[in-house]
Amino acid sequence: MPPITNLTDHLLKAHVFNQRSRELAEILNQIMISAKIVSHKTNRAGLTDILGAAGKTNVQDEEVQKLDEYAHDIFVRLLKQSPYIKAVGSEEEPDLIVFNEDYHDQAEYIMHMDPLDGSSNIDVNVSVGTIFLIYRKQSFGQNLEKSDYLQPGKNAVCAGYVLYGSSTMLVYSTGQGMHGFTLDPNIGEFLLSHEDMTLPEASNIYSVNESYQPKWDQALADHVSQMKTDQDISGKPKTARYIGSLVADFHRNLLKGGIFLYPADKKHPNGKLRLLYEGIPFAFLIKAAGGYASDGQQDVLEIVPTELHQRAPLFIGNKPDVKLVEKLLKK
Ligand code: AHM
Ligand code: MG
Repeated sequence: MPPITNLTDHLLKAHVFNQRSRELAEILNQIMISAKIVSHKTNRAGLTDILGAAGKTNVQDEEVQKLDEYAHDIFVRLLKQSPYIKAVGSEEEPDLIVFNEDYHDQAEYIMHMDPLDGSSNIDVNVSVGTIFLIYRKQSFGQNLEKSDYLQPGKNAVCAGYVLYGSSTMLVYSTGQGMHGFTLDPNIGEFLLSHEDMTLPEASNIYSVNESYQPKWDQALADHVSQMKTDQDISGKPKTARYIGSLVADFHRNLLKGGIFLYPADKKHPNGKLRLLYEGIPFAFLIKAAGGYASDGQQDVLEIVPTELHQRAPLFIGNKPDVKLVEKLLKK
């Protein structure tokens, strides 16, 4: 029988000898609690019509929040309780949220998150997710510099996601190794279900919203057409899979192998996805799993963000596939 390991056990065993990683384990613990609360809430999403939709009041006459705002509030609240977190950047909030309570004086970590990515999918009962990225402060002293929260992905100390799907999973990496935990709703624990996750070598899937193809660069359009033939890098046609919910699309491709593309197009020169809340966390994770992420010009982990909500094209998955697209688009 395999051992039963919960996330807390795993964190303690992996990080017990080092004070820094112990801090990180404490932060991950706050993320885990938030994820359980958000998971419970998203599972009840179909009941909002009955109990009251956003902007309305429910049967108890309480204001009902939209789920993405709710997830944001829960994560910020739990992270604020950690003495190690100095600031949080969220897709739901225009500015950085800085914690100034006395007990945050020594805090050194900044977390960026998309509290509920793909939230437009909630109405149709499709999987959604939380994405997170953690940096350690580089500057000295208590003040936070722009260069502390706008660091390139290669400086990150941890990234992960929570997938609220047919089961709820939390996947994280601190750079070496990547581990997945599945929430057992009966006992309320995240149990280690996917240890040392790595991307399979076979790359059989391509994931892209092809309705934008008329607006793409011609070279990219031709390349995606080629993926459907024996001329594909794998020697056989790929199959298409696109949910339109990044956490779910990433998770599937991670387990099955393939490439996810969210390119720039004539109308959107930087694509749609946000660098700090979506691109960099997944670039960090795919590297830990043996893959690669590019914005079409360079390794996503090398990009130095200049704004919190900056967007960038994203090509991510098996390294040979992504390198090929990069070579094609590189100016
Ligand atoms: P959101 O952060 O507003 O939820 O948007 C991000 C989502 C991703 O989950 C997904 O990959 C993408 O939007 C899909 O976009 P599109 O509908 O243009 O294909
Ligand atoms: Mg998002």
